[in-house]
Amino acid sequence: MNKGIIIGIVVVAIIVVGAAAFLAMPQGPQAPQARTINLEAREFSFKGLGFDKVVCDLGTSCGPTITLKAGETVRVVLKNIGGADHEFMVAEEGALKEKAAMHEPIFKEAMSEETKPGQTSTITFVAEKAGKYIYGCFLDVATKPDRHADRGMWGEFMVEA
Ligand SMILES: [Cu+2]
Repeated sequence: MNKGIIIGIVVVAIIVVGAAAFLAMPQGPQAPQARTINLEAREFSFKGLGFDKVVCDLGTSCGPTITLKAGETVRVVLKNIGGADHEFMVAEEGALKEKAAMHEPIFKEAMSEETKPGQTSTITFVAEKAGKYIYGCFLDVATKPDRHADRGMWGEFMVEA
């Protein structure tokens, strides 16, 4: 055998053994798991995390408080069990008062699509910054000029440092 072929075989053998060793290695730290929050939307409340009230006092929230750690990845699965379109969006605390300044989520991707009755939307985002926020449905389907949040369809969204 000439030298070239031997060197070629040795190189291939090293690559194969190296690849096998690499595949056999325990994988590094797993990507952080997203925390899943299941919510059901209806007129005009969010059900989930043990909260199940259909009607709440005027001016109070009608959804569970969601508490997270800053930097945590969260997956929200929103099922529309109502009869109108609904959404889930995380917004600034003042969003309820400032009716004009709407449809901008406070975190990237922290807004679902408009979800039709019977449908489910899933969004995944990172609660980037500690603070006190709210989530809610800011659609006004059938409630114009009120938004669904104005009828109670919101909750506190607390991001701890
Ligand atoms: Cu709604």
